Amino acid sequence: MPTRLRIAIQKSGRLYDDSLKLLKDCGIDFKNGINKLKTEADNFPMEVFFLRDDDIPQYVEDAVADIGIVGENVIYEKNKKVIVSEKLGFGKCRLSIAVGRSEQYTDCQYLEGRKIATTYPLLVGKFLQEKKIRAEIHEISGSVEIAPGIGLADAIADLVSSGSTLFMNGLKEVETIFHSEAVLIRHPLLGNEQQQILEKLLFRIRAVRKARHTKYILLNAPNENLREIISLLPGMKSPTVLPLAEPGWSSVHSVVNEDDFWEIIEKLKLAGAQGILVVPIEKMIL
Ligand code: PRT
Ligand code: ZN
Repeated sequence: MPTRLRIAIQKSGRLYDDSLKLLKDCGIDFKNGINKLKTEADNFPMEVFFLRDDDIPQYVEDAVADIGIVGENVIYEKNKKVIVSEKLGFGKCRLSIAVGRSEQYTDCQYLEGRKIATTYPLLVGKFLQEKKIRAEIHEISGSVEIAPGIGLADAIADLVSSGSTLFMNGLKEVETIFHSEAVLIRHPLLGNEQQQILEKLLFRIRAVRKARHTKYILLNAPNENLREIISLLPGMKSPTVLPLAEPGWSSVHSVVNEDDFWEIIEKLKLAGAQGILVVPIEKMIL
């Protein structure tokens, strides 16, 4: 049987859609029927396991799966022997401490001698130790945000993304313990063939992620301002410049980073650029 790279991804939940989309954008096709536990890719040497996110680090540590996609919060809380290969840019959140909105909170000394409810006892314990605060960690398995309201704890430590859960439960965020996003983890020792397949996968992931942050831009530029316009658009090597049928004008093609996009567009317009078209890029290989 040919060697396959076994990847574990979340079966359902917040990381499921983005994990699937990433693999599909990497050109890896597979059927993922409801309630399926594993499947094989049609066009890439890969087997996909669908698991609860909490179990993924253990499966990778035990080499039942070679690699996995999981939130950093889970890896560091579970403290498993796995290697983080690549950040994936989705599933972003933060582990924060929150207290009742009307509490007077000035600094983390507030927590001294208090009770903190969390599903992340290890990470919270480390935080308290660093800050030299003695507080009681009360581990619960879910619905952490209701703990202060029912008198179970004075504070909570939980994942936050928009902040609306805290708000709806009358809480305010007072400390951020750490920032998390989805990452690709791997077993520390992979066979040669698995290693090669992983390299191929990482190459594709980087190309997909780079493309997501970059746009292809086409515009018409008056030749007298061409130098200035080109300096705004460094491109991958340098922009492509082609003469237009209309004398005195050129067509300029390049790529721009999404983060600088609006600022560059404004400068281009000021430099006389016209007919600016911006299109998404599917893959980007440097
Ligand atoms: O069933 P399974 O065990 O696989 O899933 P799960 O229910 O344990 O996890 P799931 O699907 O909720 O989250 C999977 C991963 O998504 C987490 O481990 C994080 O890495 C990441 N992630 C990103 C989040 C959030 N954002 C998030 N907001 N995980 C949980 N939340 C919860 C949080 O616990 C709180 O209840 O959402 C609520 C807060 O959200 P806001 O937007 O109101 O602030
Ligand atoms: Zn979970």
